[in-house]
Amino acid sequence: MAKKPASSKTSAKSAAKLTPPVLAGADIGGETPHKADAIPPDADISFSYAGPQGPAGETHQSAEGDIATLTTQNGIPVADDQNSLKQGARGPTLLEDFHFREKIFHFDHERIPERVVHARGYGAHGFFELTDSLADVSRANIFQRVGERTPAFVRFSTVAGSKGSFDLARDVRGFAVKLYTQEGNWDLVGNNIPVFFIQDAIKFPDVVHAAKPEPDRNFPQAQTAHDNFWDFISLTPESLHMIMWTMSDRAIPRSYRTMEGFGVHTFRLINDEGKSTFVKFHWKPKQGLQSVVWNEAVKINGADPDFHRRDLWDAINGGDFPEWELGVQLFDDAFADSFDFDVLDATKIIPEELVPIRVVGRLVLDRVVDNFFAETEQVAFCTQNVPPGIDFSNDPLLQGRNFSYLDTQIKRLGGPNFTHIPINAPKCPMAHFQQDGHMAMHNPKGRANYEPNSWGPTQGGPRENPARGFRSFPDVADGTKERVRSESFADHYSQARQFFVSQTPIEQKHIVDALVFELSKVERPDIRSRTVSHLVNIDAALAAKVADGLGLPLPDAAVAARKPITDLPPSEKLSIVKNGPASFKGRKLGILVSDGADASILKALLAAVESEGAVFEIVAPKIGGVVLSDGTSVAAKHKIDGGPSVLFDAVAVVVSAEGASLLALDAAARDFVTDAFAHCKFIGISAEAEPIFSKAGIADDLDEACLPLMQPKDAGTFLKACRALRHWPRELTVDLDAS
Ligand code: HDE
Repeated sequence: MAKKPASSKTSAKSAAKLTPPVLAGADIGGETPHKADAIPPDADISFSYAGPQGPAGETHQSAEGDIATLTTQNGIPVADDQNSLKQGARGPTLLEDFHFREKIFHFDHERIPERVVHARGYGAHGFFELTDSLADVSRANIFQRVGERTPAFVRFSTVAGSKGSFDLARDVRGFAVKLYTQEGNWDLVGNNIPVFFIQDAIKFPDVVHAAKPEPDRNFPQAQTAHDNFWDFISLTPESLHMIMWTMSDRAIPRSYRTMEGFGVHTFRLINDEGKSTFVKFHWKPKQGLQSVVWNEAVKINGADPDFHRRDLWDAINGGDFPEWELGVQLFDDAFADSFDFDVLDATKIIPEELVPIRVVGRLVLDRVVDNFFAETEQVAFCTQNVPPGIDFSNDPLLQGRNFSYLDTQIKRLGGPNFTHIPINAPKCPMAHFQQDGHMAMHNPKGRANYEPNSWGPTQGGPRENPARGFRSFPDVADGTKERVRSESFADHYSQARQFFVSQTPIEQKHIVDALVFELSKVERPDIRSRTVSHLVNIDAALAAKVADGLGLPLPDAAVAARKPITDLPPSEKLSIVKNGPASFKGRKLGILVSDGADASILKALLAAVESEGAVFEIVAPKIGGVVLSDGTSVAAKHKIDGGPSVLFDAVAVVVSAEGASLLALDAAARDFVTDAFAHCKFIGISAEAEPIFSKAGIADDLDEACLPLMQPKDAGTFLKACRALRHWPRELTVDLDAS
């Protein structure tokens, strides 16, 4: 007789024990029958998909009340989601298990290609409201009626890092806005920096390849501090203006909420008469500009790689809706002709002092996404999406982008029907004869799928509309067909210098530090030296400091294609420090507490935080919180080693004598105060906190931005001081490079 297979050892009795429910404490539905009649047979179920919980109405009883019935994608109710179908309890899994097969197949196909650039991003919904009509210069529907709101979706991003990289990379930030106007979607796909690395789109693959991880080793991730990037930059002088911005604090924003957005290119507005006005678009944050410092950024990336997305999520869910003004710089051909630079050159700005900004609206973000993938990941921006009244200039970078974005979305989202995905679909009526393809959701009805046709208004489908439709501006162009760069694009250093001289001394120091940091990661001395040779053309002192920081002899100036203009006036608007917030509103105070901490001080501090419109988080030795001097308990948001001071805009230490002596022994508590001090933050210090500071070695260095919290009334004074965000003079005392 053949030997019995091993599986037969499992008795029917023990197998029965493994049937559902098997998860201790989990209520997975038990025996309740599926209500097959919950959807009436004549119901319109075309859009009744209610997410993974199953169609609304498909419920059964659980301990907590009605609960949706789990179904397959085809709506078939599932009885057991814990075990695959087997031939015997220890036998092989059966191909017949359609639920298992569907679940695993779907899982295997969950990923789509990440964006080739701007892979890591975070989006939110909101609206644009017109505050000043632009009807005089544009016939765009969105710009006609003051007070009218247009739905919006915004996606912020880093550029170089992968989807799973950290938020505080030193990098440009994407600021992409989709406006669902009544005449079609307008995608203003901008950045938080108003210029770009290159002038012609044909160089885009090169600059991106150079910035991304090196191809043989696949590192470094989300960093430009490596040879390939600086090799390309030092061989591409047109990038130098952008480099000044990316080496400034603009590239390490405190929050998406505290950065500007720029359309970068010159666009056109077209009015009812067909007249064209050039325009540059700006988003100005009502929150003011704010950045972190580099040493802080490095530590934030370890403490909370999701720092920016968490900040946006928390602010919106907390009802503190971020807001930006839309500003336009309008100018005509005469200005364009008289300007020192070419308005078609995306490596140049037009200083606000030359063409002032006219504020015409506001953008408010007031709703987080329901589902990250469906909305933030699948949103597809295309620069070519402009409604009638907005048009392109001949900027060769913009022209190239108009080609690239549609192509990239077709690849990334799997076919030409990505506009059928709800986040991409226009919210205005649309009608066309484009049909079929993968995942076609909106299929035309009627007999005709071509035009012209003879099927009349009801069956024949839509027709072009010369009165309302988009007409390209009839720009006149001539010239020979050739691969050439205009001479008017040849000045690469003048505006780089203008940016540098517009910075406050501390911001200039940060630019020097950033260049020294990045170039110190470059292995080849010739690349370091070649980069500095360009800085000589920007500012002699800047070049000398960077050369010194690298331990490098100062090289000769690089040969300039055109002699730089050295007397461009500084522009106030280019500095972050000069355009910071006037209050601590929306900022975060981290409060380190211990058992026995003075309750009256802590309560006064929390009241002051609230009246300032700020938020706080409690950091304690244990996540269970502390008991204050008056016996009240306070819950903690962070255990001390999970809530370092880099996560906060300012910190306070409110501890008892006993708490202070214990915390003084804890490296995380000492780092909490030394980092806050080194990052020039305002620090509130209660009477008993001194041992932590002295053990941390900074008790004798405390300055006027380290404020006492001796009595409750000190709390208000401290919070008011925090409005300045940083005490910059301290940086010169804590940074070796500054001496
Ligand atoms: Fe992009 N860019 N880009 N870019 N870009 C993409 O489109 C491209 C440029 C910007 O949150 C890609 O959907 C070319 C400037 C943002 O989904 C791709 C050139 C500016 C985003 C692409 C540029 C931007 C992108 C990759 C040189 C600021 C993210 C994935 C001509 C004005 C949008 C995708 C989002 C994304 C191409 C230069 C901003 C490949 C060819 C200049 C904010 O189509």
